[in-house]
Amino acid sequence: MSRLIVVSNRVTLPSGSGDGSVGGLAMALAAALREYSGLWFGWSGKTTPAFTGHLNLQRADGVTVATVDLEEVDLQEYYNGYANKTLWPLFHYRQDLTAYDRAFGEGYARVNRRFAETLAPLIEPDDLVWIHDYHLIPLARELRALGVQNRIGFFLHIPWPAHQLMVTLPGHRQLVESLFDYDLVGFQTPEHVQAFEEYVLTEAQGARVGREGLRAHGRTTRVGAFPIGIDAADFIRLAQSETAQRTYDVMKAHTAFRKLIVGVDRLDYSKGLEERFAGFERFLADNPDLRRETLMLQIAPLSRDSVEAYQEIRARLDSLSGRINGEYADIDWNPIRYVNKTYRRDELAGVYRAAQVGLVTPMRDGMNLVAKEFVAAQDPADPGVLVLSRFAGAADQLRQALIVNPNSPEEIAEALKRALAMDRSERIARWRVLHDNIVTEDVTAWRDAFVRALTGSRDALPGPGLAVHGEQAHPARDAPSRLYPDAQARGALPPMARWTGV
Ligand code: ADQ
Repeated sequence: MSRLIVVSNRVTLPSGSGDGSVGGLAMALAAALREYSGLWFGWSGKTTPAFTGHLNLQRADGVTVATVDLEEVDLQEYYNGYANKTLWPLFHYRQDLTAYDRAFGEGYARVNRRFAETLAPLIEPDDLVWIHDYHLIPLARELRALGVQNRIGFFLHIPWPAHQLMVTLPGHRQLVESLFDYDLVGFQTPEHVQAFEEYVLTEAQGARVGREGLRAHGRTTRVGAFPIGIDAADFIRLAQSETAQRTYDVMKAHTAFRKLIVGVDRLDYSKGLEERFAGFERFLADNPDLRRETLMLQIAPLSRDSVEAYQEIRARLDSLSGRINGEYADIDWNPIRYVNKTYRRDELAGVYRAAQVGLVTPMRDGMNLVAKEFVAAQDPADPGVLVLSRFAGAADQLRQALIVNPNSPEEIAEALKRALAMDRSERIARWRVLHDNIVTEDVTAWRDAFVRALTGSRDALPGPGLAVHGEQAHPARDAPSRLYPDAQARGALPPMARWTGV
């Protein structure tokens, strides 16, 4: 079996301690790496005065983790700059917050080159390489330039924006062209796939969707939707753990048996927290009789706090929650409890389980795992109701949630009212469908679908040598390959992977 190399900006060491402190994605990738005796490569999270390319190698829980330090200027230009001030806001439809700075673009290119130079010597001929997220879009191009011929796949965790937004990015052509150095490009939802295809078919001359994939810039890549899931079995187990039960009891006692509405998000403007508070405020204003029976808990740990947009939204949320509490609170009740702490996963599971409503209202989100965790944590005999933004990728799968437009405080308020009043039989009926979905389309299914598709990604191409009439063969990608997958690895694609070109 091929070895799997996973590359992401940050690497989370699997603790293996079973205390639920490692995220579902990290656990799943760690499990994938164990199965494939693989390697996880990324930034250490540390900076040094000058880039050395020195690799820190560690083995944890059967997984080899290789990290590299970056320079302070890399952190500013690549991570805080191009990744988090340019691509993140643009891909989340916040053109108003998108910064276009030449130095950011240069830093982004430099770090991707440095990653490639550090990683390339570690890659063996049969390895599969799986690169994650918007920080590393040009990494395959850099690896190809160094002669790496392996199958390389890319998965974008955030949305792919609409064509008209994408073209506002200086250098968008070059960025998109670099995606054609991958054998497989995966998105969270069919909508993102469609937006990507529309961009390519409009912007790249002679581009077409063919049997073998999306063809542009003289190359072909497979494109598909691979909706990410959670480790549902593990989260269900965590929700029944002692810690979850204790947290549940504390929540129940502290809410004085009021109905709890819960939101859990990184503090990020894409998560729609201000709009959520506004929706809850509308609910309070419209429903004086229900007011004192409810309580909203918003957990929002700080993230990317050195980026100004994040400092600003933090200040606005402090003031908004203060204002709403000031207006509606009583001596024994505050409508909003707003905390910026990080919790263990088993504690979070207890919080979700204690809530009547999970309020997940991002303005844009690639998927949103909180929605899925909320479903996993519920008591099957008395589940809470998920209220979910139509702009979360998860809305494509979790259709039994109450779907809302987060821009409308009225819709949020209405959905809250409906959720709080919903009778048990309807709650159970809705929850069962949601639950089946998160259990079936879990993180293992996601990982297997992607790895299988990557393994078979050169299968349908018309044989070795490969130059299609009138188009340029890619020397590395199209080389006659000893990497053709074995028959066993070429299993049928699961229904969750929707394809372009096959
Ligand atoms: P994120 O934007 O980080 O991920 P999300 O999918 O919701 O968003 O995942 C957040 C994770 O952080 C969840 O597992 C949640 O439990 C955890 N978390 C949040 N608040 C926490 C707290 N206070 N304490 C502890 N844990 C907390 C990006 C994309 C998403 C996509 C994922 C995975 O933006 O759209 O779903 O990647 O692909």
